[in-house]
Amino acid sequence: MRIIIAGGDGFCGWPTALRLSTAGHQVVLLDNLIRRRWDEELGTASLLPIAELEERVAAWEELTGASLGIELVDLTQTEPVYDVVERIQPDAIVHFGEQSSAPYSMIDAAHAISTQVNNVVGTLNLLFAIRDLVPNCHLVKLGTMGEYGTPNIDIEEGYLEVEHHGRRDRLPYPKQPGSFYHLSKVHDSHNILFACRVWGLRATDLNQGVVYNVQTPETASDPRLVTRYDYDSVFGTALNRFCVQAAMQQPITVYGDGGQTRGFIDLRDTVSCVQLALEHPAPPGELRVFNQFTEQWSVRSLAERVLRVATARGLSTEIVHLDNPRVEAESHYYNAAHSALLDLGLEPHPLTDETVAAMIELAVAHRERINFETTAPTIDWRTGGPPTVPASGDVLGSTV
Ligand code: NAD
Ligand code: USQ
Repeated sequence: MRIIIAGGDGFCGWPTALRLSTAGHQVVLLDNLIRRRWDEELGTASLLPIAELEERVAAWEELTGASLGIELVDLTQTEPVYDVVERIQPDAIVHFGEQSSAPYSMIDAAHAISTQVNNVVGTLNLLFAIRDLVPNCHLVKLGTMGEYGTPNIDIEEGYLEVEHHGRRDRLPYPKQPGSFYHLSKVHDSHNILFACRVWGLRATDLNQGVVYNVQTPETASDPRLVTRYDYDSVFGTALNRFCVQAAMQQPITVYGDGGQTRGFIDLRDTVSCVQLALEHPAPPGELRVFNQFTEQWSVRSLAERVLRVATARGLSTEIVHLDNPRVEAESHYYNAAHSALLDLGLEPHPLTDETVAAMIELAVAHRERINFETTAPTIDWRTGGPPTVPASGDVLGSTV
């Protein structure tokens, strides 16, 4: 297949592109590199040094002989999106290209607005370009498990069978997202569902849980091919952050009680899930929804696991319970279906102590790069912050 990977320079997009290239697909990376500019804005950086996009691609071509296309395109700009879709004529587009941080979207009005404009407008441009230029193209869109929130009933894969006043229907599962970022994903889901219903497009919404681990066989094969390892309080996610904190012999920061339960997935499985979705496309007119995670964990249980593995390796750390900067349930029912990708053949990598130890070791090996000023949470769901002034208006917008 000819596949465009939107967000191909990012944490998940880059390893996915390498896997699809290995599988023999023709891959084009589309990105406007804005994630690298958000690092400049926040004073943050990936713990593993990531090569420039051109250098990454050249390294891959040198090592494998397979070529990867690069398109420096801002998804919020309609004409360039149409232009690239027209030229590439993709069989599928994998859409990772969004602002992915919940805390970033809660800083202030400007960041909430830029997150929703970036994400919702980018997805709309892809939907219209597909309708007008490649109507049979399969859109594989990264959504999030956080679209559902934490309802007191089982979470299904996108839809719920409802009986109401004696009548039955299969309706989109109710959404109770927990940040303006997560809300942007809900808005995307509604727009994609509408486009499939009205224009007969084919799409798969991958409602992904929190991704952990930073290595796939492809990214581990050469230092120039590594993907991001974020540990700061804005873009770093729970388990990866905990491993870096333990490696630095800093406290592991559980927000509140730590009873918050979420779906988690190993990066190696993220890549496999996307490949499975692509190779088994949705039928025309359908928005298929898969819950893309493999195991449920409470934040506290993950912190305890990291503490145990780190202590066994002679590292001195502890768990601290910080006042929760977010507004979220800390004790709640959580049981989410996730069988669709298993039915397609996913062979999951369950979380092991070896994976935790490998992430800790990787962090220890790069300890000189840690910036301790970026690790404590500074953005509160009620009041926003930190008082970051963008270096230029260009940071919040998303032009190349
Ligand atoms: P990331 O920030 O590392 O990657 C996103 C990429 O998209 C970046 O390279 C960025 O430059 C690019 N991008 C953003 N806006 C763009 C635009 N307007 N035009 C072109 N490129 C643009 O994020 P990630 O962790 O790789 O996440 C990828 C996707 O998966 C996101 O949609 C995210 O919401 C979703 N997701 C991530 C996780 C996780 O734990 N990392 C979990 C669930 C869902
Ligand atoms: N948490 C802590 N301590 C920390 C960091 C986080 O206790 O140091 C807690 C949070 O309060 C939250 C949980 O861990 O309850 C998950 O937080 P997170 O920062 O790991 O993940 P989240 O903000 O939900 O976002 C991440 C990705 C996002 C993706 C989402 C999947 O950044 O792109 O959509 O995971 S999900 O959570 O399923 O919605």
